[in-house]
Amino acid sequence: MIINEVKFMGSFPKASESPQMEIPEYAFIGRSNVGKSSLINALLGRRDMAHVSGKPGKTQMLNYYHIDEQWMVCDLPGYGYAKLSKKHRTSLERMVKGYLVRRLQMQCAFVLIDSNITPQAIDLEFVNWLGSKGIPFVLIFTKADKPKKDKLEKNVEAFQQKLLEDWESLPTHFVTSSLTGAGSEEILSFINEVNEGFYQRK
Ligand SMILES: Nc1nc2c(ncn2[C@@H]2O[C@H](COP(=O)(O)OP(=O)(O)OP(=O)(O)O)[C@@H](O)[C@H]2O)c(=O)[nH]1
Ligand SMILES: [Mg+2]
Repeated sequence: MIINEVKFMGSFPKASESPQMEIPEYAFIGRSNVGKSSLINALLGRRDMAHVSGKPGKTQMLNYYHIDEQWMVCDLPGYGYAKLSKKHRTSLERMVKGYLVRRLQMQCAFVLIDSNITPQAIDLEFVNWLGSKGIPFVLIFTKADKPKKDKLEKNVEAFQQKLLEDWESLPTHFVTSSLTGAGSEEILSFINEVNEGFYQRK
């Protein structure tokens, strides 16, 4: 898929106050610092459209990007950033979960998982919550330029094994690096297919 125009639509505190357009939308979610904003920039081919930071907790609102007047991306705040106060963390969690439950045009949540580490309870809990709510999602293992190949494969497999403790089938997954661009093309063609389905049904 070729991307010509990306428009930043703004930052909003709630799904109910966000721009309402009947176009397919994709959400990027995952632990703070997992690489959501970086991956959005890599996919959209824009170096600094979404704000990237070495410090976790950079994205604190729902940020919307409108692509070629056809589809939307929402960059969500990360979950599980330990340095925020409990109150602040709870309010971000409410924002994220409220968005995921209410945003009907959201076609698929991309749940980002750090490919460098073994399965984390907080990620498994989040994925299980999505499943329990029937929210469509796929997994994206990020920062694949960092681990050695066998470690990467081991971490991906371990995460899937954990999911199989609760679920009968595994969600689609992608392996990406925002540094090398690995996985971007696959994700864009996935989005393209879902977009085509959406517009055919209309
Ligand atoms: N090596 C490597 N580093 C990455 C990659 N993606 C992101 N990073 C780094 O990870 C850090 C966090 O990236 P962000 O894109 O800001 O992460 P985020 O998930 O949006 O973080 P929050 O908005 O705080 O939740 C930055 O220092 C990035 O440069 C990647 O694919 N490879
Ligand atoms: Mg971010």
